[in-house]
Amino acid sequence: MVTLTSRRNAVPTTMARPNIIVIFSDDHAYQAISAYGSKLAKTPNIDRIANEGAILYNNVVTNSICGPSRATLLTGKFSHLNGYKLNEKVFNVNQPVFPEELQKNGYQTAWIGKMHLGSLPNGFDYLNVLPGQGQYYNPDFVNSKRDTVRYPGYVTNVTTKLSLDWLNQRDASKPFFLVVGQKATHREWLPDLPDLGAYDNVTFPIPATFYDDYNGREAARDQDMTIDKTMRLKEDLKVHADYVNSGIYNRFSPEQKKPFYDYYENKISKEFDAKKLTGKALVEWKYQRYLKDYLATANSLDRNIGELLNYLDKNDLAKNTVVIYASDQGFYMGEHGWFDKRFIYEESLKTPFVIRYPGVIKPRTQINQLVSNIDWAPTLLNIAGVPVPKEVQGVSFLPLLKGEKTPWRKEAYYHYYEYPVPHHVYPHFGLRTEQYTLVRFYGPKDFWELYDLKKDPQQIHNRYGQKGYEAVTADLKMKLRKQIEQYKDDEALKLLAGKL
Ligand code: SGN
Ligand code: CA
Repeated sequence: MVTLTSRRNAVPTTMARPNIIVIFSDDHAYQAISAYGSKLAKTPNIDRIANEGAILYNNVVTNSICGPSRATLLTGKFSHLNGYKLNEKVFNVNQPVFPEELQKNGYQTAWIGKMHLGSLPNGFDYLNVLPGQGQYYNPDFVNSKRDTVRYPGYVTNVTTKLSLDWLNQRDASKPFFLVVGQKATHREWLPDLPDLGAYDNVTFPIPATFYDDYNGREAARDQDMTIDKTMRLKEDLKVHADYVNSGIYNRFSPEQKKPFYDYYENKISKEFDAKKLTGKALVEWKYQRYLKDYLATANSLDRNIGELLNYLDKNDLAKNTVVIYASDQGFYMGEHGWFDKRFIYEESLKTPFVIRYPGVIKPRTQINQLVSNIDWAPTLLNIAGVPVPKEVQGVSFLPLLKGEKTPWRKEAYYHYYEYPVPHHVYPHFGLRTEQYTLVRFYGPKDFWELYDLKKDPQQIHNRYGQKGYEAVTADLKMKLRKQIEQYKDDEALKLLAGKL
């Protein structure tokens, strides 16, 4: 068990109040990052952060969707305590958020780009955020005065440009905390114009679980997030996209629309028509196109991270600035036949997280411990030398980053709520330990699942109720109950009454 109090006031020794930049993307899978061993894409700038600092291999989230992850980032609390359990709700701004603590301690703070909380939280001197999910082309931004301004260009470039503008005009006598919120790589995966066709010469390997039969896994069988049935040819893969009526394409300038149309309508859609695909050939074509669009969208994301790193180099800020790259959650790149996220299963539970902290984190540090996104806020406060408020549920992992021997959590708690739309994923809560995942699904149906990650890393064998797993199951249930109590998830406790 990790004791919270021991870390609360620890201040890093080598650097007082460094600047902090969090580049926070949307739905960017670790399977699509070369630093994580991906063969799918090259992400040299994310890799650079990892190589010059640390990479976290087991950074889990508490609730694998956008708004809830962002609410947890701001509060260091689980969804049931910060109140933001479902997407597209309004984040309650009458609750403490950690950037307020930074402000009190002399930091200037800003969030620019995608935020997706339905309200403008406290704690920021400057806000300029996308309304809701935002738009890829010529995006609107809402500023602190709630004025909406449309910026010409591609959202990833615009967000970076606005971030650099803010850095240029900041008060250089104070340390800063900046969140660069990138919309990429969210659905419907619109690449920037120079990246159209960037992966057309690549044929991606079909994931081993692509044709999963979901045997013994009812929630997995009953979801609505397959490439086969859920992914749309027109809206997602731009096959004969509606350039006339769609709000997406109506925003394009003629100069933007032409290359886009030439590529998707005159090339891709024509190729698609000529092939007359059905069955497996069709679903595999969709998979290939999905990855091509997704990774082309990520090209701009990585390039823009490079821009920011270059800016820090050129302006003598690199040494004194902590840079984090993370996504709000993981994502399926065809594993189990899926896109999207939500499940406690590995690809959506774990999110990429790399951090560079010159002089404090040794280059090429690898962290395998279970870190949770409730730990992000206390870690950032710890880096800034600011005490962590008592009500924060996470723990600073700065000691891990520094390579210090420290007691650390052996299990992480998870609770997902959003049902039935979109994607029809049953609500569930559960526990991820170093070797196992235990899940309780509820809502339409109540049942358990158990995965032995050592024997079955792809999680296709539900071991719950199987011979030989009785002792492990009993132990995990006991631990789950403890976590639920520790984190004060009363709803889960009620759901479990009499079931343990
Ligand atoms: C939209 C998407 C969904 C996605 C949610 C949440 N549909 O509703 O596929 O799961 O956002 O994403 S779309 O047709 O509008 O693209 S999240 O990143 O905000 O959690
Ligand atoms: Ca997201």
